[in-house]
Amino acid sequence: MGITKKSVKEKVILLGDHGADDMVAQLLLSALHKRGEIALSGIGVSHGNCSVEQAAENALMTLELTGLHNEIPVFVGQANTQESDDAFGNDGRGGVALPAPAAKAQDKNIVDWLIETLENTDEPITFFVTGPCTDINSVLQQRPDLKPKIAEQIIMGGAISLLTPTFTRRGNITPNSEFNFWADPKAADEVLAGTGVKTTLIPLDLTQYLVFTPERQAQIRNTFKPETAEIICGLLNAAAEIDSKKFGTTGSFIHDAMTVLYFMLRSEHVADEKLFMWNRLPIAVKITDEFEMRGACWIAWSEAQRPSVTVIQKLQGDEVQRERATEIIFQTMVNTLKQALPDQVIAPEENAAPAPAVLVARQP
Ligand SMILES: [Ca+2]
Repeated sequence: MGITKKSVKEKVILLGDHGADDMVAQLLLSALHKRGEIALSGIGVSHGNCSVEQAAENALMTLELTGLHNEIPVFVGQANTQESDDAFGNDGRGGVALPAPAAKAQDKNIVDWLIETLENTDEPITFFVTGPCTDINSVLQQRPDLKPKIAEQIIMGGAISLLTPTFTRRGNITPNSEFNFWADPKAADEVLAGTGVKTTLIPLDLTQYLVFTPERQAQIRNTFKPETAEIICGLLNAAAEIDSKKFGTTGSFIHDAMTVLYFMLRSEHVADEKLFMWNRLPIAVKITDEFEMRGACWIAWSEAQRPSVTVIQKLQGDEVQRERATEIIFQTMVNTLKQALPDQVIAPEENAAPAPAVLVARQP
């Protein structure tokens, strides 16, 4: 895998809205941090899936679960949303029970922290943005001179493609709009309109390939001790009811974790093809709400209007290859979760069922 070859730890910041699937993304980054492949320098939580206070609590709980609560600070973002999503309930995590965290969120203003961190870093920082773009946009607007200090921003947001025979809608909050972009469409639009930062967009088009099916739940229950399996299954399946109602799935989509899985697997191949298909597209976001279009993406078609960003729209290949790719992605997630929570893995002798088939991706 590409990142294992690097000798210098990549500095990373997670900016989520810390509902259930942000917590899974955090678990995956925690594993990479423990493996010494990245340095997770901090976590910022914005409005979105729940209140910022609740989101901070969820981030702190997740840190405590991984034993990193004395190592990684959590900062509370701006609470300027009009509404919160109800996909994961009031607590943002679908009622999943976790121990109360001992650590507290930092008092420092999130934008001041981000600016100071960028000012003081020698290594450019990679941002994972799994909530509304509010806080990263404030930094980019206030201090555009710091853009060279950002290695990449990998943003989960937006829904690009038109309706497909599989799904009769493209958005998850309105028929047209993905939640993160809908929650702060102006910030999303301004981030995508900015120049000079390597930007990778992970829209619903990609994340909706990965569904937490009953078979995958069974694998988690077979891999982790019961209490931890309950937490992981609860977080991964927190939106099952709503996704099933809106999209007819048998389980939740796994949205935010895909940013980290993409980062880990982007140089991997299935058969002769890379796992992910990307396009360079100039994307704009609708700010006003006529025809339920707030937060909807449209393609500006001209780089004169705005710069192109890398949009990861699909898994490569035909249906069989995409199925294999999805399995590689899911197995990578399971293995990485095991590294995030090593003492919660069932020892091999306790594990009654046979190990899942390992799919080996062709090296580039
Ligand atoms: Ca999120």
